[in-house]
Amino acid sequence: MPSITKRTYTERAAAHPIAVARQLLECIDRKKSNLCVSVDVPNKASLLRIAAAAGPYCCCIKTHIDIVSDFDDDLVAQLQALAEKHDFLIWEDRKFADIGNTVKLQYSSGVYKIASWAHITNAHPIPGDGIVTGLAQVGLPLNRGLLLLAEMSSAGNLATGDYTATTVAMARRHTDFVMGYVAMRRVDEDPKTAGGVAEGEGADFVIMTPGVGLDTKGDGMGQQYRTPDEVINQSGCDVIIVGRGIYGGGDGNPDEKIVEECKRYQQAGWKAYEDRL
Ligand code: S5P
Repeated sequence: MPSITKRTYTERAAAHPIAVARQLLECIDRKKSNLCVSVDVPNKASLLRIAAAAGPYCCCIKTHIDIVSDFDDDLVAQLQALAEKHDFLIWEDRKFADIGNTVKLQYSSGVYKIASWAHITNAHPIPGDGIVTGLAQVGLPLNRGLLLLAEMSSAGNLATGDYTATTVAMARRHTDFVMGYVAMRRVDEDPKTAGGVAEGEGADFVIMTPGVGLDTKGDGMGQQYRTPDEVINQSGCDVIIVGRGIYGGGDGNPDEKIVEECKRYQQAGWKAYEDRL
């Protein structure tokens, strides 16, 4: 089998065992967009406005729902309607990090009921396999998908070396629910972290990568930015995650600026993918 980086998104979609991964990979090809827009704004109106402006240009909108001070169920209903209208998936970037029983409750219950609306969520592997089995009990019946944080973008983070390799091994034990990683490179095909599995022979994991920016290298709080070419073409990742590079911080850029930046990142991400193939 060719290395995953040499397969098209469509070829990968056709062969993927997880429904939501198929949905994402198909959406990427349909829209020619491997751009995920991260919308980290503190109020409902801004979140919905930015999602509406960015929606046509991205495959996924990533939320941090607990940032929104006026959260209500209508926000979720409106975000779901935008996802239908503009053809994107919703990823709640919850970064679960507790034992299975606790994350199961955090995922299904409380104010946010994340599993009821987010196609994708993510978890730190630090508690061990129980975090995946706990989340899977809620997510699998709803056809949701999970990303494990195998690496992080911030300076000095601890998700390196053996930690990353152990995360890859964990993901391979749960290929019915773990659809991919948050990582900075193709960790499942890098000899240092792939655990002896040859290139092209392992399960197909979607690698979604934050820390992407065309204009700056950092944010003064540890974030480190790379270009879409470095991420998709040179490092073999699948989806670029762009937040402030598009919405601009605070309550967000005006719509025209958001659209302009979306187009810029969408084109750069797609070119990097074509160059990689
Ligand atoms: O390692 C990580 C993992 C994530 S999910 N580094 C990150 O920056 N993220 C998230 O990506 C982070 O929580 C934020 O929502 C987004 C990056 O935002 P930006 O404004 O720096 O592009």
